Amino acid sequence: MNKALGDTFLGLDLSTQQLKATLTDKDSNVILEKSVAFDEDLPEFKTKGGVCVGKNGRVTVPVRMWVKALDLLLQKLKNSEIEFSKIRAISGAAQQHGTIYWSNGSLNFGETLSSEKSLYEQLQKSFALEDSPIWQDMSTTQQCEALEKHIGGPQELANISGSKAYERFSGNQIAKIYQDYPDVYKNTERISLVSSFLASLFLGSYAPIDVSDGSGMNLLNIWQKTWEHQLLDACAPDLENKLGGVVENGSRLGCIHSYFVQRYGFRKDSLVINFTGDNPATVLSMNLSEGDAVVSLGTSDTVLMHLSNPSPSTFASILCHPSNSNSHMGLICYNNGSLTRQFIRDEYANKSWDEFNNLVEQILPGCQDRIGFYGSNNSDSIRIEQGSVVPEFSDPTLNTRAVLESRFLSMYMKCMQLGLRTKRVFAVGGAASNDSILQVLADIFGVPIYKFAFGNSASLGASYLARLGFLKALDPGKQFHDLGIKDTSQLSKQPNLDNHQTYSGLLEKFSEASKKWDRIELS
Ligand code: ADP
Ligand code: XUL
Repeated sequence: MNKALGDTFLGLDLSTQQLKATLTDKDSNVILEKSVAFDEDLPEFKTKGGVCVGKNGRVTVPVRMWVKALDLLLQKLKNSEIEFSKIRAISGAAQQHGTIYWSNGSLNFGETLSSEKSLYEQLQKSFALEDSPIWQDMSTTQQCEALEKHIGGPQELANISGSKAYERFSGNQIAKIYQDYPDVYKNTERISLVSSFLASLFLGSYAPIDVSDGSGMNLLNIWQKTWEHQLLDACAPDLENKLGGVVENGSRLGCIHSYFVQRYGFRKDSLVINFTGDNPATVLSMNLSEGDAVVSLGTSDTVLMHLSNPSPSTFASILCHPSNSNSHMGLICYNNGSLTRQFIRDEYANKSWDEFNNLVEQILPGCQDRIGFYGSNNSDSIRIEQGSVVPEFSDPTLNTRAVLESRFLSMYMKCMQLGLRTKRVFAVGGAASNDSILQVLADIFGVPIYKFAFGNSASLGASYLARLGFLKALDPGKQFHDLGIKDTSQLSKQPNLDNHQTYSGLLEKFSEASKKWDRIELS
């Protein structure tokens, strides 16, 4: 571990498969990164890929697993001798859209917290719903259709909330809980997003939702940054009370609860700054200019960009920008990211990334006129060989390159439809460590790919958010650019322009095929 000389700032990321922490100093240097992996470190909750898959598209997480993970992570930080007394502020990021239902009477759960027992032991009765629906949940098609109908169609909904109705978006998830479990809804005093839930644990009381993460709910008016009553009312009764207020990024929520001071040695005046979504936090971790796109290759694959004058569409989402209150960010999300690539690796490359990469490098761009649209197993996947749908390619190893090509061609096409003339791509997330994958990305976009030395961009962005909040508490006029964050990205791959030309020639055919099949992939 690097020793920090002065103040430090802690950023967390409650992602799908792990809870991660990044500690930075006042010059934005990374001092330490640590994580807890849910499947491996907390096997008693029996998650796979960090989640529990139920019937009819339901995907949930036992909320108390996240509670337990927080103490485990802080204990790991303590074991690595991090100096808690230097941490001036804490913020966090989290997977977007998931909802947590606090039970009636939990508002002041902090009043009775003792540092002698774990949070897990003490928060047994705090949740009206044990299993929180998360972003992978696809069970709310009916609620989505009802919301779009209520408001006049998908484009109308996008014009107000930034997005058409998506199954994973929180408003539709809340509507389903209200309809399927009215008693749970009645017994719920506060609904948190995953980000505001984690902030609440640090505060010992309910934290507000921030506008960027709140833009992923189909409930917020992304222009006025207030709840939209006609949308709230269409989802469930009394919803505004249960959601509480919304705040801008960099907002100081209060001081850390004494539980953390006594148990781990945090300073009493450590500030808790608002927590945000993982995608907005990733945008915060880098200074994007016009023509930059971030491609995040994690459990979900996302493309993120800065938009100063966005037009809502039905194939991308627009969120309030996390650091520039006058602008927005664009988000294109594919819910089958790394786990789908893992499935192809396991099936065709002996569970080895090296073998997967060897195959990818041997296959020519375009996969000899094969296109694949992949779900998370074979029965959810479609393969097209020379124009016809086939159960398997004549050469099955082609799946390795095809799984990358269809994803990146789709991203490239959608960026163009959004009017983004990409000049640089920043690659982040677990699969950004794979050079063969990045070369295909560079060739398809026809632009250089940049990477960062440090692993997790969302928790890094959250640590910057913590510093912003700390500075704002001293001087409310401080802005994100005052942090003076240096561009630490490094050129990783240059495009092969011959390959780019081959891909440009395939776009029309791909676009036709994807009209029919990319619903498998795009969520
Ligand atoms: P999240 O934050 O969404 O939980 P990460 O960004 O940490 O996810 O990414 C985790 C994923 O990274 C794993 O599911 C794994 O498949 C993928 N990954 C890790 N190393 C490699 C590699 N060398 N090549 C491709 N994918 C990788
Ligand atoms: C974005 C989305 C995912 C989650 C999990 O809309 O659903 O990227 O934030 O990372």
